[in-house]
Amino acid sequence: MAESTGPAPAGDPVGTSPSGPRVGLIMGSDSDWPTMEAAAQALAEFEVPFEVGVVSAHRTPQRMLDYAAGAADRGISVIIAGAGGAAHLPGMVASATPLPVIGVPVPLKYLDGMDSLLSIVQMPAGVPVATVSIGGARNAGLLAVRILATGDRVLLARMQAFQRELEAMVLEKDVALRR
Ligand code: RP5
Repeated sequence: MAESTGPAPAGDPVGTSPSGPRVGLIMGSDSDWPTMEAAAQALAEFEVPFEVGVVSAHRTPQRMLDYAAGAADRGISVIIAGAGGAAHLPGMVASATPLPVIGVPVPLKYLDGMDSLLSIVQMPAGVPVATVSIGGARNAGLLAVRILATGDRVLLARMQAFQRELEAMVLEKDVALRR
């Protein structure tokens, strides 16, 4: 498990972590990275330390169970799990950890990601996964920041500043449109 760097090109680290990762960013295959990179980017923007790794529900089931069972003890507070197709990773991880799990449906070549979405979203009662939109990895990162911000005033202030920036951006575009 790479701490705070993804399968991104060497020399392009994101989210440097002096104090240990707070978010676990996992995906079923390295082929998911082009989608999942947006979550890493969001975490890096908020200076949230995170780790990145490939954990496959189908190809490495024991690794998945070990990861899920050990994450809380290692100081992880939120897990973001992305997968495509028969996307069982987020739900299975949620079944083996007490931590909040955010699921990202990764769109593949066929079915436009609907298969991934439906595989992740329809969880049985008792085992929640907070599912974002198809390909919505950036929102997964932002949701993880919000969850952490409930117990971190610095992060809360950063999120509030981010929201003000969003608002200002929309208002600027509105003014430009009316000119
Ligand atoms: C899923 O199978 C992965 O999350 C990925 O989206 C998909 C295809 O994996 P690869 O065949 O590209 O490794 O488990």
